[in-house]
Amino acid sequence: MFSFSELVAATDDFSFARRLGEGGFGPVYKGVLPDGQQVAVKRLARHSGQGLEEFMNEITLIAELQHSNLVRLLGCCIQGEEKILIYEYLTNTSLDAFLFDSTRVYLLDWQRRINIIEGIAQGLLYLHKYSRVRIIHRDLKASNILLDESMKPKISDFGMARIFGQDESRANTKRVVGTYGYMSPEYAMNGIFSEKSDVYSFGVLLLEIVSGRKNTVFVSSTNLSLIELEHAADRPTMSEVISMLTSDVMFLPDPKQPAFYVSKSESGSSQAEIRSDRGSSNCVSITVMEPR
Ligand code: ACK
Repeated sequence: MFSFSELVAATDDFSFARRLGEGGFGPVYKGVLPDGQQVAVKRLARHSGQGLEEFMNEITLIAELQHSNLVRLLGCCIQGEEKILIYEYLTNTSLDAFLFDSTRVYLLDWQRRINIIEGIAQGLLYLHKYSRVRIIHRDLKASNILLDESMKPKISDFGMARIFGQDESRANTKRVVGTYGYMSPEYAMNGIFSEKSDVYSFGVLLLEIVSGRKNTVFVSSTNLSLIELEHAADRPTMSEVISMLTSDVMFLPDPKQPAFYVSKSESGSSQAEIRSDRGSSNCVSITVMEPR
């Protein structure tokens, strides 16, 4: 536990100059402890939406986790209304800041990109399979991947993470949280989440790392958004992903018909094609009203 005054001293009274950026639940500051150690200090905004429950969730979850591809939590501070998390400081900040920056993107050569993809996959496999409790992260995205001085990736931000029992394969929630574009269709539309929702987000991240483009503008010339072509059952597990990434020879199954897509005609009506059994397909016309 840190006291509030220790953190005031470490961050120059949470000065603007020390601000690293804005996270999902509040600003993050760079701090320096009396022994010289650099830390990242996440001060939760009072109206952040991350209540005491999510805060305690994040603390208890990460405090137990130990993997070199996960950001390390050093401590926390709860004082009055203040809720603050203290992490190891990662010099190169987030993947987002490299991937989508026209100058810094040149520092990401192919080998670095492969190392980053593999590191994220290993961190996620640990969460899904090898940590003491099974964890679904639920908010995997480029801004939640931090990079250390050697560009090694570390997954951060466990505020939305959920623990799964060993015999639980999926859960349903009425409160869909996460980031659009990275959320699997079955989660965004029906609130169903599982390990496969993380695999979906990992897939989006992988496309972003390889292409250097944000998926929110990821619409191909054929009018198909790549992220609409996925189906939970067709997604691999993280063990399979690691094996695909690390073997030189790999049997890849033939691609299947897309599971679901929505294409838009110029008149504004959408053709939704839903293939339930890969053989037959049903076409439905939906007219979407759009503002001028
Ligand atoms: O992309 P960034 O520069 O890297 O901006 C975000 C911002 O704070 C809000 O999340 C940065 N950040 C978060 N945690 C850390 C950390 N442990 N070390 C360094 N930077 C961090 C992140």
